[in-house]
Order: sequence, then C-alpha cells, then structure tokens
Amino acid sequence: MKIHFSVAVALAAAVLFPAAGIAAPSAVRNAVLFYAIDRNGDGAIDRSEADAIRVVIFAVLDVNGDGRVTQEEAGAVLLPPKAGEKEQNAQKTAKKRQDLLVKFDLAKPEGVPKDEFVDRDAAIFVKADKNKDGKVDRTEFTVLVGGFGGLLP
Ligand SMILES: [Ca+2]
Ligand SMILES: [Ca+2]
Repeated sequence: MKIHFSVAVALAAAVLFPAAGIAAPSAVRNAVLFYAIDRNGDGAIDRSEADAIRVVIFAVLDVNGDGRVTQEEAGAVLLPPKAGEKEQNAQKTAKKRQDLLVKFDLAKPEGVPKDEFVDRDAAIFVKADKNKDGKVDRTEFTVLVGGFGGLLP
C-alpha cells in the first residue's frame, strides 16, 4: 500500500530501458510488472497485492488528494493537454480524453471515491484467476494486465 510499488516499476523500467521512447516489449514489460506487483515474492499475485496496484493508481489520479477522483483530475493525468496545441488538435485530444474516461469508468460528474475504485479490482481479479486458486500466476497475469485497460505502463 506504499508508494514503493510505482517507484519499483519506474526504476525497473529506467534500468531496462534507459532510452526514453523505446517501448518495452510486452513480454519483458509484463515480467517486470509481475516482479514489482508480487510483493512477497511467492510467484503469484494475491488479492491484497492486486488491490495495492489500484491504490497506487488512485493516488496518482487523485491529484488534490481529497479521496475522490474527478473527471478533471483523471483526464489531466491520462491525457495531459499540450502547451501550444492548435485548436483543432486540442478538440481531438479532448475527445480522446473523454473516450478514455468512459473506458475506465471515470466519466462521472460526482467523481469516483477511493473505495469504489479499488473495489473494481475484484471483478478483474476473479476473471484473471482462471483456475480459481485465489492467486494470479504468471500465465494468468496477462489477463490482469489487460483488465487494467492501459492504466499500467
Ligand atoms: Ca505474491
Ligand atoms: Ca480528487
């Protein structure tokens, strides 16, 4: 539940891919993510470890730290406005931003509270845990990553 997780991912990514702009091959990316998320190192991701990811993501999205992610906060993080962007492009970007908010179910006028955001993990986790042993192993992990719908690097 600490911030180490994102630091671990960022460090691992920085070490492996020092040249910014080179996208990690998905197999390597997934291996690094798995390593970072499997906090107790038992080779599987349990619910508390999976929930921890969403807590970290929530903390990033909740810019003003009031325990609620608004559309404005999430939109600004997911697709930040570019300085000096032409009006036409800015409109396209705004449309894309709105699509992302809908995709991640964050397009809510009242915002999304932390409990609700973290709880969504339950459905994704159950879907990923194909053999129903309460853990997500390496072969099931790609489903978990897919379930985060691009919120992970
Ligand atoms: Ca584990
Ligand atoms: Ca907030």
